[in-house]
Amino acid sequence: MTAPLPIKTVATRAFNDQRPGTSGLRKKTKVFEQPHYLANFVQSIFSSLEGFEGKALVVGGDGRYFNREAIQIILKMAVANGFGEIIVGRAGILSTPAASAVIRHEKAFGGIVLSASHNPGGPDADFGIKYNISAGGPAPEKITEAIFAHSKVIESYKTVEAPDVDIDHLGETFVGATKVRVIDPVAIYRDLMASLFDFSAIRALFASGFTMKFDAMSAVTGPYAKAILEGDLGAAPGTVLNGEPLPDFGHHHPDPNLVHAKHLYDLAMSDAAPDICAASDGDGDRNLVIGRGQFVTPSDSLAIIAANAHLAPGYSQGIAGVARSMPTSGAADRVAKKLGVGIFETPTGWKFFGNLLDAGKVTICGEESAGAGSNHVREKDGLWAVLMWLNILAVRKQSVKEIVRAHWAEFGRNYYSRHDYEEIATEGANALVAGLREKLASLPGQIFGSLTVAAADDFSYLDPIDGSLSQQQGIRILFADGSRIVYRLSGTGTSGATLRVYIERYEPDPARHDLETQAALAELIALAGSIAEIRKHTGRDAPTVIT
Ligand code: VG1
Ligand code: CO
Repeated sequence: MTAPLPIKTVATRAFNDQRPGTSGLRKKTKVFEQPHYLANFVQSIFSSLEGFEGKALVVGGDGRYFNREAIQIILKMAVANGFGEIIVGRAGILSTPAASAVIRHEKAFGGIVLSASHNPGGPDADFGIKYNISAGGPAPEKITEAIFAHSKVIESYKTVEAPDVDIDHLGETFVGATKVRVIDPVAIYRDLMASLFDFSAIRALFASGFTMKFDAMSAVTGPYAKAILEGDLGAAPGTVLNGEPLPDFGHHHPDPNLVHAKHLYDLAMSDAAPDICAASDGDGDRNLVIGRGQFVTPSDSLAIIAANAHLAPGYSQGIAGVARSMPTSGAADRVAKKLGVGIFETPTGWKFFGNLLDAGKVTICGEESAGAGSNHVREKDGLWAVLMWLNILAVRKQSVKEIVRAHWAEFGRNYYSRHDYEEIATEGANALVAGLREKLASLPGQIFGSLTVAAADDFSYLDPIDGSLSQQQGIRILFADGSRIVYRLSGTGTSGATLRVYIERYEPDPARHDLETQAALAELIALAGSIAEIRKHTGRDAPTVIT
């Protein structure tokens, strides 16, 4: 230990736009690069917390442009604010699920995760930051609102004068009296995965000739996927594509959806298809799973994982319950019902699952936006979902397609799609939502073609554990036959507004499980447009992204 460094108080002025969204604060990189912008937010985090003096803080990010600079700023501020130890992933890299695992494993006070997730990276793209609590999950709204309140009145922040810390070599150094420990970003996570899944069964699967392509999208998951899939599990070299994390993700959009990972979809549908194709996003918390000739919607993936989790050693005792975000399809509900376990419907964003997981009410959680996870960490976890699928395939000795088809035959199929209208004018988006709110009371009972509205509301969630209420979490139109249209505005975008329209229809009859999704939903899609007057309010004839 070296002597404490003098604390330097830097005068600043408040910014008025630092309210965290669905998952932390996300802005254009140039906004974060403004003098004091990042420091203000970091000080607002520390000023909202109590009792961390002498305790450990985990810091890491997805490696995007500005990650390294941001980490140096945060390290010095954490020292000045009185943390006893700072644990950093080598080169400043930790995937979001790995950061959560490290916070829990090291019993840290909390962590700062630098990521704008599936948003592109680079000097002209996006950057982001969020705070995770000691359980390992994103801070609940009570804390994010306190951070925002501080950010509006901040006048100064604390830092120390010190040379940049070497974050590229494993080991310990001191900055003043604070220990900085640089750790292998992969090791703790890899051990955790080995404790949950039957690695020898998956190894045998690969040894038997099973083939896979995993696209890390030049983002953070590459080193994790290479170590686990090609290293521990014996998948062929070259299984992991785009495995080197790049600060601009190779100029790509690191969102593993049917638009930005279309090449993977095309591969999976081709004659050269491997047994499974998978991908994850910028920070490694999302997943995409496509079997040979069989796309798996994230909502179906959640349901299938819930129904089969007991096949993996870490879940062999069965699951306590399932939670899904409100827009996620009801497929998981049917599984929970059959298993006789609880099912919870929460607002969009992983922060709402934390209390349910901590209380032991649920084991598996998921979102329609390609997110699934369990009580092993408090974030969604892309590679975990892929390993869960591999474990299920290894035990059931069936193809992805056979498993999906058998699931639909048993539970029925929830046809599901999300239509995004990206970067629309904020005024139009707000007018659309206001227009829908006005219609809510008059919608029930109305008949549109073959559809009758059973109920319509603006979703609100009363957290059963801490009693907190979150309102206006998405407009729902529920039909008598169980179909649904949901509208909400994105809370992760960085320019204009993004309207998300979620469309779902349940089909129990296996003879009708082979329809093309958009065709199966055509009547609802048209109705979603007319009820909300999408064209009028957005000026768009069609969505930007269909998943
Ligand atoms: C989106 C998704 C949401 C997810 C969030 C963070 O939020 O819809 O399900 O939790 O991104 O994911 P929004 O507000 O834009 O709809 V990640 O992988 O960006 O951390
Ligand atoms: Co992400």
